[in-house]
Amino acid sequence: MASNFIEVLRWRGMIHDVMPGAEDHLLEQMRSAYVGFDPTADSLHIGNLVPIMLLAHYQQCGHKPFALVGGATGMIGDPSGKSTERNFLDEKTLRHNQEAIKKQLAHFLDFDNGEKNAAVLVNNYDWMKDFSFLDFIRDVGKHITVNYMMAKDSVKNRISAESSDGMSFTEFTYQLVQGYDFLHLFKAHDCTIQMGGSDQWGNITTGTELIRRVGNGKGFAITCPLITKSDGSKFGKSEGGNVWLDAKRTLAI
Ligand code: 383
Repeated sequence: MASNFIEVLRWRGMIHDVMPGAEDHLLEQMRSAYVGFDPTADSLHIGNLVPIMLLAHYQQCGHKPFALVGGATGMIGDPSGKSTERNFLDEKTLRHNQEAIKKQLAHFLDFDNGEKNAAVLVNNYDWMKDFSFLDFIRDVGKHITVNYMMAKDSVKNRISAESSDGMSFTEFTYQLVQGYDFLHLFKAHDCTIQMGGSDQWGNITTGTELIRRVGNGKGFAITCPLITKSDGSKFGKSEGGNVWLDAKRTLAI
């Protein structure tokens, strides 16, 4: 490969966690990896920038990056790092947001370099929209125990916190949907790595677990440190105090 991706990240201080074996896996040949972005606003923000840079460096190192827009997962809302249940966004807003985010990602990744490692944009709505509830609980839900799902921080924090109003079944299933995406991309595109901020570790490892149990294969997780606000909380598209990537949302002083 052009250069050692993990070494590049290490040098830049961009690693939070790497699954054992990922570095050798990447040194063997060109590999495909993805990062997901939920379209819960019509712009990405500074908290998304480090994971975007992961994908950009990944491509510069000769590997093939996939950017996933979460048309399906955006309908649910990721409970990771959130203390309260989300409100739903209507479909029109979601569609508008998806288009805006796709345009932003195109600034950072090369989608038509004419090479094997051209970036690819996918939307999980495309494979989730026709997945029936019965098929999902039979084909996906059966392979992961509730015990395993409850051990994730995103769930534990909401169930144990005294101040918490609990968590809906909808948000509880989020990790399974993201896990299934990884399995789908593994099967359809030989995508063996999922990257994200450290808040995504739990969701990513549900995916590597599904790849092991259902796909009879091996998936890897790589996470980077999260950029946080001065109070230590994470930047969120649905929260205040944001620094947006869209110039229109940034005050010129
Ligand atoms: C959805 C489906 C997948 C894989 C990922 C997702 C989205 C993921 C999520 N990501 C955050 C977002 O959408 O919620 N569940 O804003 C942020 N990311 C990246 C990074 C980060 C995370 O987009 O840590 C910061 O930017 O992973 O909070 O199959």
